[in-house]
Amino acid sequence: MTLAKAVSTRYNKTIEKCSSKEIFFAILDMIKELAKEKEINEGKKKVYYISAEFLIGKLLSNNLINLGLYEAVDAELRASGKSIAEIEEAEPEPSLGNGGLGRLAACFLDSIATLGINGDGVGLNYHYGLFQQKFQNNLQVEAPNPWITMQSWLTKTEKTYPVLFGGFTVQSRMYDIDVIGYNNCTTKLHLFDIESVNENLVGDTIDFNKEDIAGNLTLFLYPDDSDDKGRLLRVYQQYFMVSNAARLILEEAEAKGSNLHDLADYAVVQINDTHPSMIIPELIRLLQEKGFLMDEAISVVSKVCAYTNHTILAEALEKWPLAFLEKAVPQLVPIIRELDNRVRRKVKDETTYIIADDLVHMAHMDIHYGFSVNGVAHLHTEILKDAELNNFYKLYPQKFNNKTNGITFRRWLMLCNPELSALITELIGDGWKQNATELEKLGAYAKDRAVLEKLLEVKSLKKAQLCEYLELTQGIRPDDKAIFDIQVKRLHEYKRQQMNALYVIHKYFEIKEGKKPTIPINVFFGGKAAAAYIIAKDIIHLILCLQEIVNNDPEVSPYLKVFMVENYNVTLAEKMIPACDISEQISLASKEASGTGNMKFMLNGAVTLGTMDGANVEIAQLVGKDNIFTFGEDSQTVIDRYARKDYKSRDYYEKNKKLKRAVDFIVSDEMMEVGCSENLERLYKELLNKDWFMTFPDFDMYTAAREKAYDAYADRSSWAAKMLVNISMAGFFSSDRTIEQYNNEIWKLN
Ligand code: 26Q
Repeated sequence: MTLAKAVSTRYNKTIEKCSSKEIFFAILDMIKELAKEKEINEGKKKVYYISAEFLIGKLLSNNLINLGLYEAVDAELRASGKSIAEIEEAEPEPSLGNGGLGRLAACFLDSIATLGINGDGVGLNYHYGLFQQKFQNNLQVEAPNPWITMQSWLTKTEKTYPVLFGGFTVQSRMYDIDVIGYNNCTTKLHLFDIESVNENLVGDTIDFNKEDIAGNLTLFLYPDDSDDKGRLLRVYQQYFMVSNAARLILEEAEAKGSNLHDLADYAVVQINDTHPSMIIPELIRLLQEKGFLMDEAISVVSKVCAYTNHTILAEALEKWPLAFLEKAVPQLVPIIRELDNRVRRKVKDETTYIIADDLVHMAHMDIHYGFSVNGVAHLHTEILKDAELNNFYKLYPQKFNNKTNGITFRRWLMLCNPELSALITELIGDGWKQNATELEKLGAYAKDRAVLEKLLEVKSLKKAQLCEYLELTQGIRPDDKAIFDIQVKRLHEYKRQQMNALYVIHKYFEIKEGKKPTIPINVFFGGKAAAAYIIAKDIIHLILCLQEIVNNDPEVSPYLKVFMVENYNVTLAEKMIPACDISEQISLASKEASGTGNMKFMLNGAVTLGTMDGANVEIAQLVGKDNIFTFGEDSQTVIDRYARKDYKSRDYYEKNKKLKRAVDFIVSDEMMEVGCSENLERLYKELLNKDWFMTFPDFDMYTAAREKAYDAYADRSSWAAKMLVNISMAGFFSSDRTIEQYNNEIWKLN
């Protein structure tokens, strides 16, 4: 079917005469029709990837690429004076995730479909994705972020279940989104909604009545959890998600002939962090309803569920007060108590109990009653085994395994960087699109001047495109001849955007003193802070104030500029990552489980400036020390210092003049003129009295490594060789590899 035909049957007019919205809806319909014709793997055993987040991003271009239609549709549009890029602007982004964990789930679905694995995603149909971020008076303001329009990627299904909560019942409905694999099968993302959802509860802000569960359950992705009402709503959301998932799983298995005693031959559940952990007691409860004895129900479920851990930050490991569960899901409480009692009878180590101090430790339930526990990068898994979950590792060494994260090269190279994709294909053919390790063939060109030159040309082009886009959409004007130094990710103290900002201040002083960089530097930040995360919002304030001071200083701005892009999301990531020279991955060693942005940047020819943390460690091993800039204390040193509890940031501040000067600037008169004293002073005090993520001990090593990277950048051809090595070694980080490992080692589907 041609687009012209699709448009004329729908609107009875030509492409030229249609608005972008109309064309978007026509293509959307066309893709949904085509997806129906694609094969679905109907094998006996199926994996259910259950996740509270699927950060799928816009789907138009991605689906066209995976259907092999991108070029044809683009040509048709161009012949009518339009382009896909223009139509994409009419597509709202489904921001159904916070960051890495949600985007990982989306990449995994792409790979599951591409590899033809029998697997579906199961999650929630939030009507509002992660809030839209706006900047006002150099502060973050949150606004609701709707994405569901009259026509959307969602398809309403006939599947609905009554879901019982303490005291009331809601009716669910399943909506599906087709996940179209590259040149292969499709699978489904099942998103459950409530029939009684009430969008009228939402006004101009992200505040709403958190107690009207039957109206608000699926309105927002992770509502603000600074209060108990928010936390309780999260429990309702989680149970609603898994109760629907559990029934779907049992129904599908039975339909294929399972007697449910053999459920493990029909289903495997991957629990994405602890958010879906209640699937364990819920499956047990449903099996009991069908007449299973407790012993048998537990034994069946334990063979079906596998748990992925994404963090070692203690505060992120979910522990729900028993009182919450008693109120929201009383039917699960006796089951959870029984699961805990069995652990207590069997295991001496109290630290592994499920219920302690009237809190239910969700991860503990997953580890005792799941058959697999995996971390998401080599270092992360080692830390889980040796430290964070060591007590569990001693009980169940055979359950622990590593699955280093990955990213889909369809979105993160072919879609976002067609120019680089074309260059790669010109050099090594297009086998890399199916088998990413073929990128290693690029290594042969590391000394080929003409190739290196072309690589630099692509990078310049992507920088120019980003500049144009940012000027058009945000009114900011970077310098496309500058070094693009980029840190984009969720705002979190452990990711240490504050250390990057301190470097900017340091550089600002140096330039003022006459030490001018030979090549101008543009520092980009992007990311959202949770609405209730005060210090993270203060860090945004600091960066926005710096942007105002630095960019308006005529002495400094020709050499250094700062940009905090507004509303960083998947769409912006696709534009920023290809334009990046230096990828900032500077988390405190041991704290970033993996990182996946680091992989996307590498794949697009950026060079990493990072700590030996998460998957940076594996990147460093692959590219070798000449093609990455690492710095900072290693994870063991950090872990030991936490154990000693003797870190005093003030000592570093007193001893280090440059650091002191940068930190003091946060509360300087210049800053107070553009900023808000309450926020700036709070951040200043936090750093001096706490600095929980230890930026000060790494500060000198960080500035030195950053200068080294800037110096290396000046030697253009040797820099281009570093870019080439990074691209060529990125194949390992294809999510196709990750998913193959999950399948071979955990799911075991044929
Ligand atoms: C939990 C309880 C209460 C409130 C919120 C949460 C919550 C919400 C979101 C906890 C964690 C998340 C998201 C975590 C996340 O994105 N983790 C990232 O996962 C990536 C994929 O594995 C890793 O690459 C990152 O290192 C990790 O930070």
